[in-house]
Amino acid sequence: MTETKTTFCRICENQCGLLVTVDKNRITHVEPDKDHVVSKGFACIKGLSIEKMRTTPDRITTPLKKTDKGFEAISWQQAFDEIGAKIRQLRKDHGDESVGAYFGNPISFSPLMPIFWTAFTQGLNTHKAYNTGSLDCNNKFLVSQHLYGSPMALTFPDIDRLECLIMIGANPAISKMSFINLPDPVRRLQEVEARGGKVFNVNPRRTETAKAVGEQVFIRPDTDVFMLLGFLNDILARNAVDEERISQFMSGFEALKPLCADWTPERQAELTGISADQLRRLVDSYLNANGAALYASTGINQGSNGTLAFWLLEVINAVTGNLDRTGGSLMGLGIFDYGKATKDADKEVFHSRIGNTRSFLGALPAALMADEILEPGEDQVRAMFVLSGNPLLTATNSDKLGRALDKLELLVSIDIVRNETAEYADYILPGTHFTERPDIPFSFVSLSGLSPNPWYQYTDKLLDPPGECRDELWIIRQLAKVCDAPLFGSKLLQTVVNTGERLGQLPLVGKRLTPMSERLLGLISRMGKQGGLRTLRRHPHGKVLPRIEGDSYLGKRVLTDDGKVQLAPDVFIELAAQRLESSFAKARQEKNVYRLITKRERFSHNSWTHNDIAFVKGKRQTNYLYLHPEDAEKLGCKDGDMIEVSTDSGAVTLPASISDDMMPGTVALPHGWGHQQASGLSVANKTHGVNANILAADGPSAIEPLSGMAQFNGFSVSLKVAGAA
Ligand SMILES: Nc1nc2c(c(=O)[nH]1)N[C@H]1C(S)=C(S)[C@@H](COP(=O)(O)OP(=O)(O)OC[C@H]3O[C@@H](n4cnc5c(=O)[nH]c(N)nc54)[C@H](O)[C@@H]3O)O[C@H]1N2
Ligand SMILES: Nc1nc2c(c(=O)[nH]1)N[C@H]1C(S)=C(S)[C@@H](COP(=O)(O)OP(=O)(O)OC[C@H]3O[C@@H](n4cnc5c(=O)[nH]c(N)nc54)[C@H](O)[C@@H]3O)O[C@H]1N2
Ligand code: SF4
Ligand SMILES: [Mo]
Repeated sequence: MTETKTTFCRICENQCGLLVTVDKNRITHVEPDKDHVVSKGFACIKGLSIEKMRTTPDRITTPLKKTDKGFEAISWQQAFDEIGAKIRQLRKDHGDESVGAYFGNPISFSPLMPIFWTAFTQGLNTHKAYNTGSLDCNNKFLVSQHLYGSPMALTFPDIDRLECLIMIGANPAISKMSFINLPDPVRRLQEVEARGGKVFNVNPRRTETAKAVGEQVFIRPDTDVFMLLGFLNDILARNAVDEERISQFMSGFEALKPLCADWTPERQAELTGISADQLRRLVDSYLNANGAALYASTGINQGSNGTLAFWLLEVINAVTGNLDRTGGSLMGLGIFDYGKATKDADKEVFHSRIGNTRSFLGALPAALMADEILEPGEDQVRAMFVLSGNPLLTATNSDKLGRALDKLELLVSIDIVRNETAEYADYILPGTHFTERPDIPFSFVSLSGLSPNPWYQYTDKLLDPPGECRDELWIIRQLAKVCDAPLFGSKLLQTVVNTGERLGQLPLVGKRLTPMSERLLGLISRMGKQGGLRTLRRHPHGKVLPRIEGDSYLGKRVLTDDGKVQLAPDVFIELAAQRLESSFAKARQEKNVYRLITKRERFSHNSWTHNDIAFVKGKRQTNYLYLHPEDAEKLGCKDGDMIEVSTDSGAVTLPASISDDMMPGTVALPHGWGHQQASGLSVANKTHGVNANILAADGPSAIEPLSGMAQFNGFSVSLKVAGAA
C-alpha cells in the first residue's frame, strides 16, 4: 500500500521537513514538505536523495567479521559473543582504559544516541572517548561555559530581524549553516538586504554565499583573532558600549581595555589583509544598525586560535548591547533549559597521558587518537568502537591514524556502509538509516533552541530496516551487556533495561509494548511540556513554539555563579597573554607561505555522500586544489595540472583549479575524499579525490590548547607542480 508520510531530514542542522511516499517498505518519492511549519518547502539535494543512500547495494545488512577471506556475514549472537569476550579479556589484562570509543557526526542528529553512547562509555569505565566536537566546534562550547555558565548555553543571530550580520568563516549557501536552524539560509540572508540591512562575508575565499548575498571581506586565514581584537579596540575607542547593560548584567569589562589596547585597526591590518579603514567601516555598519550580530562558524573554530576568536566575538556582541536583543544575538532556549541541565557537563576532568592534555565535556581531543593507540604504556588503547564515524578521513594525520587503527587488537564499526575506517575493523555492525528510526529534532534545535523560529516535531520510523540491520540503541544496549559495561556504570539501570527488553521479546506482550526509543522520546517531549507522542502525532508538519525575544536572558537565566555574563574569564585572559603576541609574530614571519583552508561542497557531506553516482559524476569525481591566478603563475601551474601539496604530516597530489575567488597566498582543499581503498564503497572507490587530512597535524602540540580543537584551517603547506593536466 502506498502511503505518504511526513518526517524531517537529519543530515544537517536545518532538519528540513520532508514528504516521503512509502510503498512496500521502500521510499518511492521524496519532496520538501511545503506545509512544514519552519522549512516551508525547502530541502536540498542531499535530503531529497536519501533513498539512494539508504538502499545502496553497498548497505551492510548483516554483522560482518573480518577473516582471512575478507569480510564474512555472521550472526548477531556470534558478533556479540566474540566482541564481548575480547573486550572483557582486554579490560582484565590491560585495564578499562585500553578500550576507546569514537562518536561520529551523522548520528548525533538523533538526540538519544549521544546519551546512550555516553552511558556505554561510562559503563566501560574508560576515559578514552573521542567525538567530532574536537573537529568541529568545542571552542564554542568552551566559550559558553566560561561566559554564560554552561557549555550548552549557546547564542544565535536573530537573522529574520537583524539589520547587520557579520559572518566570519561560514558558507551557508553550501553548508546550510551551523549552530542555528535556518532552512533556506540564502533567501533569509537576502531578506536582510531587502529590508535595508547589511551582510558581510569575512572569508579568505569569495564563497557561493558571498556571490548570492552581501559584501565580501577577504581575510588571511587564521588571522580572525586579530581582526576581532581590532574590532573591539575600535569599539572601546569610540566608547560605543552599552554601559547600562554592562554594569547591570556583566562582569570583567575592565579587563577588556588592556587586552586590546595595542591591537588597533592599523596593527591588525598588517596581518589580516583588512585595511584599518575597511575594518572601521565594518564597525560603523555594525554600530549603526538597529540590531546587529557577529556570527562565526568552522572557519574560525578550526583555526589555531578558535577559542580566543570566538570569545572576542561573543564579547563584542555583549558589550555593544546586541546580546539578548531582538534583532541581535539571542540566547537559545529549547523545550527546557538545556543549558541548566548540562551546566556541570565538564565537572569531571581528566588528562590524557599524551601531553597531559585536558579532557573537555568528558572526551579527549580526536587529534590524540593515533598517539593513544600507538604509544606503548599502561593506558595504551587496544580496542576501539566507532559509531557513525569515519575518522580515517575526517580526523587529523590520516596516514598515522591508519597505522594506529591497523595496530588495534579490536576495532568495531557501527555504520550503514563499510567506510574507510571500517576497512580496518574486525567487526562491522549494521545500523539504521534515520528514516528507520523514530526521532525528535537535533538537540541544537529542540533542546538548545538555536532557532529564530523555534519548532518541535516527533517522527515515527517510516520503514523497517533491511536484513539484520538494527537500531543503534539496541546495538549499544547489547554491547553494554556483553562487554560488562552497565549503562552509566549502573547495574540497576542495566537490569531495568534488560528486563524491559525481555518483556519486549515475549510473543503476545512484546507487540503491545511501546519500543524503548519511542518511550524515551515521549518522556523527553513530556518533560519539555510538548505532550506525549500521541499528541505530537497530531502535528505531522511540526509545531510552532514561541519565538525567543530580546530581554529574556540577561539578569534572568544566566547560569554563572554571580548570575552575570563573564566577559573576561581568567583562563582566556591568560591564554591571550601567552598566545597573541607569539601567534602574531609567527604569522608575520610566515607571511609569504601558502595557507590551506577547507572547502565544503554541495555534493559532499563530510566523507559520506560520494557513493551515489549522481554526486560524483563528471568533473565531480575528484576534489581540486583551488588557488588564485597569481599563485598559479608563480608556480607555473595551469588549470588542471597536478599539484603536490605537502606538510610535515604527509603529501597529496590532485588537480589544480585556478580561481580568483581565492585570496592570493591561500589554497582551498575539500575534505572527505580519498576513497580508493574502500572496497565496501563500490562507487566512491572509483573516484579520484585525495584525503585532505593526510596534511593535518595531530598530537598535543597541534591542537588549540584549551578546547582541544584540531586545526584544519590556516596551516602552512608547500606546493609544487607534479605534472601536466
Ligand atoms: N579537513 C577537514 N576535516 C574535517 C572537517 C573540515 O572542515 N575539514 N570538518 C570536520 C567536521 S565539522 C565534522 S562534523 C567531521 C565529521 O566526521 P565523521 O563524523 O567522522 O565523518 P562523516 O563523514 O560525517 O560520517 C561518518 C559515517 O557515518 C555513517 N552514517 C551516516 N548515517 C548513519 C546512521 O544513521 N547510522 C550509522 N550507524 N551510521 C551512519 C556514514 O555511513 C559514514 O560512514 O569531519 C571533520 N573533518
Ligand atoms: N554540503 C555540505 N554541507 C554541510 C557539510 C558538508 O560537508 N557538506 N558539513 C556539515 C557540518 S558537519 C558542519 S560542522 C557545517 C559547517 O558549516 P560552515 O561552518 O558554514 O562550513 P563551511 O562551508 O566549511 O564554511 C567555513 C568557511 O570558512 C572559511 N574559512 C576557512 N578558513 C578561514 C579563516 O581562517 N578565517 C575565516 N574568516 N574564514 C575561513 C572557508 O572558506 C569556508 O567558506 O556544515 C554542514 N553542512
Ligand atoms: S539542508 Fe540539511 S536538513 Fe535540509 S534537506 Fe539538506 S541536508 Fe537535509
Ligand atoms: Mo561538523
